[in-house]
Parts: sequence; structure tokens; C-alpha cells
Amino acid sequence: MKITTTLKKKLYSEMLRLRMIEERIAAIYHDANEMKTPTHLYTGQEAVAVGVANAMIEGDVVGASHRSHGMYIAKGGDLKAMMAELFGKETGCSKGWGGSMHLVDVRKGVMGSSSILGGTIPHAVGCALAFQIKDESRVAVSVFGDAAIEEGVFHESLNWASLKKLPVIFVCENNLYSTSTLLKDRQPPVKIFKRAESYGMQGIRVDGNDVVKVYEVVSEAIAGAREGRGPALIEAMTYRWREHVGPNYDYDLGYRTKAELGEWMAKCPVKKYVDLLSQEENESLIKRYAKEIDEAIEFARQSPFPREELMTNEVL
Ligand SMILES: Cc1ncc(C[n+]2csc(CCOP(=O)(O)OP(=O)(O)O)c2C)c(N)n1
Ligand SMILES: [Mg+2]
Repeated sequence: MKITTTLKKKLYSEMLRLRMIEERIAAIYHDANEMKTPTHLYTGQEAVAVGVANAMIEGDVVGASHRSHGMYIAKGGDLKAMMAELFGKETGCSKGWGGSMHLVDVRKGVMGSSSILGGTIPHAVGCALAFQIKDESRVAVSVFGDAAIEEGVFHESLNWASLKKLPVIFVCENNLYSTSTLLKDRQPPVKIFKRAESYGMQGIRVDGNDVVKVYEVVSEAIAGAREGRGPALIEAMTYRWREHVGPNYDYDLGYRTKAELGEWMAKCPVKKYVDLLSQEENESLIKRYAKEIDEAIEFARQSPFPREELMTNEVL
């Protein structure tokens, strides 16, 4: 598969935008206690969402995890509606009732994100089953963390998806931790992508900090699923920079070291491709995105809180 420089630049720009959104949220999170939602920031993992989203085409759908901003933004979710959701406002993508973990933009194929680990895995399988029954050339993707595979629903879903050769791709963002517990203290030493074998489906591990590699691997898996060759499990190796939930760094808590964070920061997915653009082009993008983010925050701040009557009679 040949990836053009134009596409590489697009992937890089989207990662830069996502990084700036997440870092701005971190910067304003404590301002006037306006943002009350718990927020699981995506900083450090940008290559996964951007690579996955760009491998999808219109009509394809995705379900995301509690660390939801990445997929929502990368798949084209509306930034103003996300920001308003984080501020708990009625103009939010879930009308202010959901918060950071419950982002949705159905028109863009973001079917939802879930605070329940593994929550969107069966949703994606259900969408894929519908596509198969209706003979539609569409693919569903579920993106989830490494702890979600400890949920029974992961195994049930992969079993059924493989049996029925459903057009669904499972993407596990392996950032090594579930909150503050390392993978090796939670799971036997079997690589996550190897688990696909027991369901008779293809399992692939990819460098989740390299957007081009993610794009290539996911594109191939999606093409296979679209042609009726069934599902695949992709394990993207990556790392979250900030604390599990909230805007801070947390290497002082004792479960991971500053040196480990430093090693992963050196493998920054955004910086990796920064030289695709000239310094002037980068500066101009940063200016453009900063303005867009300013406007989204202003929109969120100015928006009203949800009306109480919507709580009982409104279906999102
Ligand atoms: C079914 C379920 N069990 C436990 C939790 C509590 N919980 C929220 S996030 C989290 C860690 C998730 O780790 P992982 O899936 O690796 O995603 P990451 O946060 O690393 O992106 C846990 C245990 C939950 N939300 N849902
Ligand atoms: Mg994890």
C-alpha cells in the first residue's frame, strides 16, 4: 500500500490538532471549576485514533472507550459539541448529560463511547451484524483499552464475530496500564494480539505511536472485513502521558516512573512527523487550531446548562 506525502501530512496535522485539544483541556481543567466531568486525556496516544479513523470511510462506524476524545475528534466529531459536553452544557454532543466518557456524533459514524470497559465491543459487533444482514458494504470498529480484554464481553464478542465472519475490527490500545496496575499484574503472559488465534481470526501487533503504521495495518484489516473475510484484532502499543483521569502528570504516585514516561515522550507520535511541514506551515497550523479551540471553549462557556425537564423526557 502506497501512502502519499499528502496523506502523511493530513495524518500529522490531525494528530497535532488532537494534541492541542487535549493539552488545552488539561490547561483549563481546573479553571473556576467549570469542567466537572472526569476526563481521561488522550495525550500520547494520538497516532492510534488518527490512524484508525483515516482507514475508515464514510458509512463505517466506531465505538470508543472511556478515553474517548481521540476517536471522536479523529472521526470528525464536532469540537464545539465535545467542548460543550465537557462543560456539561445543553449544546454538548450528549446534551450535557454524558460528559467526557459519553461522546457521540452519529452523522460522523461515532456511535458512542462508554464508561463501561468493553462497553462498545458488542455494539460494534451488533452494527457489523446489521451491515451483514442488510448486505451493506460497511465496517464497524471498536476501540478499547488493554483492560477491556479482561471483560467477558470481549471474548463473547470475538467468538461470535469470528463465527459469523462479521465486518468488524477490534482495536486494543495497549498503553500498558489499567489505572495504576501494570499489564503483567493483571493478565497471564500472553500477548493480546495472540488471543485472536483462539477465535480463529487474524491478530496483529502494531507500533501505536506511528500513525502511518497504524493506518496501514487498520486499512488492510478493514479492506479484508469489507470483502467478507471477517474480523481482526489489532493491538496498538502506546502510552498515556498524563494521569489515568484528570489533567496532571502522575509519576509521583509510585506505579510508574518519570524515566518510563520520558522514554515514551521521546517516542512522541506527533513529533515523529513534525518535519513533514516547514516551520512556517507548522506555526500557521498551530495558530489556526488554537483559534478554533478558543472558539469551542467560548461556545461551551456561553452555552446554557441542560433544562431540567429534558432529564426525564428526552432521548438522545
Ligand atoms: C466494567 C468496568 N470495570 C471497571 C471499571 C473501572 N475502570 C475505569 S477505567 C479503568 C482502567 C481501564 O484501563 P484500560 O482499559 O487499559 O484503558 P486506559 O484507561 O488505559 O486507556 C477501570 C478499571 C469500569 N469503568 N468498567
Ligand atoms: Mg490501558
